[in-house]
Amino acid sequence: MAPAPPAASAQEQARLVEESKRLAAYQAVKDHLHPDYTRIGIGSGSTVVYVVEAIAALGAAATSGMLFYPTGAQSEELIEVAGLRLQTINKLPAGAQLDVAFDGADEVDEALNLIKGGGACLWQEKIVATSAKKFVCVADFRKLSKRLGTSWTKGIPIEVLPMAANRVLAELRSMGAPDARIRPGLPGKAGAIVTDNGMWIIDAPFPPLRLPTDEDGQAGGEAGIWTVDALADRLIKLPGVAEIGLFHGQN
Ligand code: ABF
Repeated sequence: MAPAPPAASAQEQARLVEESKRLAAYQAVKDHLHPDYTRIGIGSGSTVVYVVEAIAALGAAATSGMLFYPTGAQSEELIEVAGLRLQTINKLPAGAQLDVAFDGADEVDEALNLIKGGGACLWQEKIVATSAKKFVCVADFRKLSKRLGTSWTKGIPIEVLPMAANRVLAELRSMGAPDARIRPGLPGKAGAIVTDNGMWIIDAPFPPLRLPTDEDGQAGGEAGIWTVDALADRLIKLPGVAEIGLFHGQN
């Protein structure tokens, strides 16, 4: 057996990750942005920065007929700085859809279910994703896991009404996430993080989520073992929950 290659230095590792994000983004734009498209959703996070870079690199002539729909303040700024035309979901005509939406993820499982919301933009991200005919998740090699909750161990992000946060926390703890907690503000900012929608985020670490096809996939919550679908259905119904960072059934 060949000896294991020396571990990459932290700097080299960081460079590889950036390069992977960039390659994934350029490939996604090449494969999924048809020249005839007119309505494009743009997500949040550091990978999407490269998506916007790849779109802008197509040139003004190629993109002048396209409107870009953001998922929050970061995304809005990205679109504007790149010189692309900004539009809001509220302006979508009744019955119309985006042609495509590009966004990143925190973790992706074998069935293409996602954990999103590490950047606290999950609510608008879900609105934009579900407004699109095609959702393209742009993710590098670190994001793929057999089961959600394996590599992204910070917990499932859940956007909550601040006045109901403690009530939701108690529910989550009884459902198998004893370490669920309100996400603190950014460094230097006291209190909870406040989303673009004036809400708070709770991060709820559940044990890795099963798929219905797993042998134990019907467990549905006993001993804190949930399938993606069962947990998502339960979480979204908790009073005080605005949106959840589980994106499922959209592949
Ligand atoms: C958005 O940005 C979020 O849903 C997810 O939390 C995050 C991924 O960020 P990055 O591309 O920086 O890993 O897509």
